[in-house]
Amino acid sequence: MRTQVAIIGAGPAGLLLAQLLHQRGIESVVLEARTREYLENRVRAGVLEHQSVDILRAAGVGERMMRDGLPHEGIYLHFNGRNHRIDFADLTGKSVMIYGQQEVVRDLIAARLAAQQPLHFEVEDVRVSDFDTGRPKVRYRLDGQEQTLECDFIAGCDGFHGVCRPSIPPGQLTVYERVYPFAWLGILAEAPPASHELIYANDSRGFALLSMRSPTVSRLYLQCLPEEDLARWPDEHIWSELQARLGSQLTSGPVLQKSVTPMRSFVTEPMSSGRLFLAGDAAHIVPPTGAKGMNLAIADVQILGQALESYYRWGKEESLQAYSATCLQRVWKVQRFSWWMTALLHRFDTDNAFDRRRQVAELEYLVSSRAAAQTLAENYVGLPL
Ligand code: RFL
Ligand code: PHB
Repeated sequence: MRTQVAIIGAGPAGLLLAQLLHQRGIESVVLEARTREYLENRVRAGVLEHQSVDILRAAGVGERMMRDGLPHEGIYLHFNGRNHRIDFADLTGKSVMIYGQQEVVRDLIAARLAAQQPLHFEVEDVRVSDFDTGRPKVRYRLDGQEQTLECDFIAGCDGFHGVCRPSIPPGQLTVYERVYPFAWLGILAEAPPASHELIYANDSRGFALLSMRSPTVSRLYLQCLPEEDLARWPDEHIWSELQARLGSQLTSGPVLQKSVTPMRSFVTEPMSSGRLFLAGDAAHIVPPTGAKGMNLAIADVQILGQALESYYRWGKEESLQAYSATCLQRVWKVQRFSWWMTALLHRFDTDNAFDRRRQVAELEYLVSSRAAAQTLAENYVGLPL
């Protein structure tokens, strides 16, 4: 079997790349380890930057997002018992869109299947090789049958725990990493959100976030220990803790999903090796405080899609050669923002009373200076590609 681009992983990165390539007449095969049901129900990110919205619309998968997504023109920062609004529309002229990652994935899977293009679920034992030659190969098992796919390029869109990054020979990659001493306990609940806009809370008990998926479904998070045992958190305890930290009268409701997410910052350099290109979480991870993970994945594949188009249409390799450097410029700015939002809003056990006062002073500055609020706003709505 042969294709032009073998795409490993059907998360937002892999599926969107497949769609961008299909629009440009470039063939690809998408190989995914999980089932379609699993991907379509995996609750993760919820915030799309304005240009992620534009990219998804231009890719022809924006219809449901424009109908069911919730445009947001600001967020609240909650500290010292009060909510302070950061007005994105006023500060940047832009807004973000609340639309669940699993909905983005659903729309992209539907588009792929409607186009009758190859997308294989439950693929086992994927191995990538020969990407240092002109003839890269992907071996895998599908329905018990061993398969070999030859291709021009491999797109490693297989997330943080995928096989593509570890297949690059040791010594070629440099890893930059920070692991945080806390995690997020997240719930999805059948309950109307207590605020029309997101609330990011810095509380002496720890960070909390109120988000949503629809006018009837809330998504809420609270800072917890990395090794937190969910058994210690019955639903009533989660609601009362959220209420205390967010300082809002929450309407509780049935908890549909509950999970603990560890927090890390991680960057691999370069994001490519020969004819293998890493995109999305396969190349970098951000802590979720800045709502950037899915947006970075979308930006990477937009750049990769354009570079592959320039190769196939005009035989130009420059953009592919520049892929890693082009992405990393943006990745590092987004890493900085995600780290800064995390440091601003969480409780660090190593902090002393001075650090706590400094954190509150920074929050006070942010909500009292237009220049400071603007730096938050322009990063949150998204830096230009
Ligand atoms: P994904 O979504 O992890 O997809 C990778 C896919 O590859 C498959 N795979 C393999 N397939 C074949 N063979 C193998 N050997 C394979 N190994 C893995 C996996 O099954 C999977 O389907 O990576 P991608 O596409 O790079 O997308 C990245 C995003 O998923 C991630 O960055 C975001 O979810 C992060 N994130 C957020 N990002 C935002 O932009 N805004 C947010 O508001 C936001 N909130 C969040 C988040 C992530 C969270 N968690 C749970 C990590 C909130 C949370 C709680
Ligand atoms: C979410 O809605 O899941 C969400 C929103 C904002 C974040 C992280 C996650 O910073």
